[in-house]
Amino acid sequence: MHRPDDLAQQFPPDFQWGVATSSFQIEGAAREDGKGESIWDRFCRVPGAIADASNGDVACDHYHRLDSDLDLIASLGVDAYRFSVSWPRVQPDGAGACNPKGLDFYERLVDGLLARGVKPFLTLYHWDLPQALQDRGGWAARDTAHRFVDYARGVRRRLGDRVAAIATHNEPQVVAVLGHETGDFAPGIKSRKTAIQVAHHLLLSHGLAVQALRADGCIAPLGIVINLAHVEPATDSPADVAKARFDDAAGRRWYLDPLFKGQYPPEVLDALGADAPAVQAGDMAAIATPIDYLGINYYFRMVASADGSFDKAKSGLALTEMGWEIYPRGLTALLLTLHREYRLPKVYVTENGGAFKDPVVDGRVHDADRIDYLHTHIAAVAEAMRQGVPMAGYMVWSLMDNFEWSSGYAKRFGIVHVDYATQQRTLKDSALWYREFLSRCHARRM
Ligand code: IFM
Repeated sequence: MHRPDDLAQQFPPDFQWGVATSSFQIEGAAREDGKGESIWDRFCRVPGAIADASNGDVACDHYHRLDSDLDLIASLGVDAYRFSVSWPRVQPDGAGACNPKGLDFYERLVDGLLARGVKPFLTLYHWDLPQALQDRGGWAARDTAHRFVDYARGVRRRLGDRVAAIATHNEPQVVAVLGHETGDFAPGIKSRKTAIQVAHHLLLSHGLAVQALRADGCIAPLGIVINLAHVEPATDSPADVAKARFDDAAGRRWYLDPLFKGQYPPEVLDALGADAPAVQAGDMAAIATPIDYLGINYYFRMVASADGSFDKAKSGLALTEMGWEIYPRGLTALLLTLHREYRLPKVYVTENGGAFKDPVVDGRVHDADRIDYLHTHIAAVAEAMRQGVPMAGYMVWSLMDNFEWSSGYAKRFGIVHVDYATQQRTLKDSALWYREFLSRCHARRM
């Protein structure tokens, strides 16, 4: 059913195919070579914070298995590998001189990728803030935006000449909402007002960092990665349609309107009232500094019903192990919405994938659900591209099973299975499918 050939033909030869991970989720080596404590190191120690009471101390032990993991990445035939730099590895206290050993690790990673013909896509912040900065107010404090700029400049100085792209942030909405409103993620704060201010400081730090890196002569394309859902009304009723429009404004437009239009959606600002963020003169212009690319992380749709009666368990759509509806059409619809509403730079799907039950049977993992997921979502990207969206690449989340934040290690997103007891990596059927698919894509380059 999932013939890689037909799908491969729909992509131009220069389309970039990749896999993605993040530092805290795979590296381990939590206290080595001068690394400082991160807010996730601390949060994992809070009783009940992580479903299986696990932590990132060892994770996939990637820090100690760098060379073999690089071989693994290259063996898939990908063009690109998206990874993040751990801020506390590079600046243990979040300020001051960089820790050379921390940067050495990422230099080996970047050079190892290049030696294997894989383009490094670097993300500066994928949620592991130095705890020392949290102790000084974290992202709720405006000064953290300036600390981020210093950190970004330090990373650029060492690696900026060799990476294929630099993203400032991964999913600022998750940092703001899950980290500071619901408290489900580090640092575990529960205040909507704080979350709104955090979102502003994250966007501000992005804009200031882009300006500073450019001023420093950065040659790597600069962008940001935003998680977005496609929002639909549950019914055609005016109330549901209005709710969907508002939810879309409070989610997607809260991040993309500042980035591309230099303003927050007025109706959301009105609704926030006293919780609206403190914005200083010049902030919005800084946030709207033009970027070279936009990364979109897409996993599911959101259905809005004014009375809250929509029940995804009854929607008839299959759910992943995270309980997320599988809805590839939403990815096409979302990309078309962005294309209609903004002057988009190059767009990458920087994350897409699913957690499924993945038993190893006789050394194989027959994850047909994941193959289906990837195939249908890649087809959704092809359709958006056909309709004019400037798509430049697609990256699977994730290269390998890893620490899925407050879900611990029970949820497996990898196309490579990790046995955490032995650290053995096993290519799942989805990895074999992706490799075969990429070989068809690459054949078109000849
Ligand atoms: O594992 C996360 C990743 O860190 C950010 N995007 C969503 C993934 C799946 O939940």
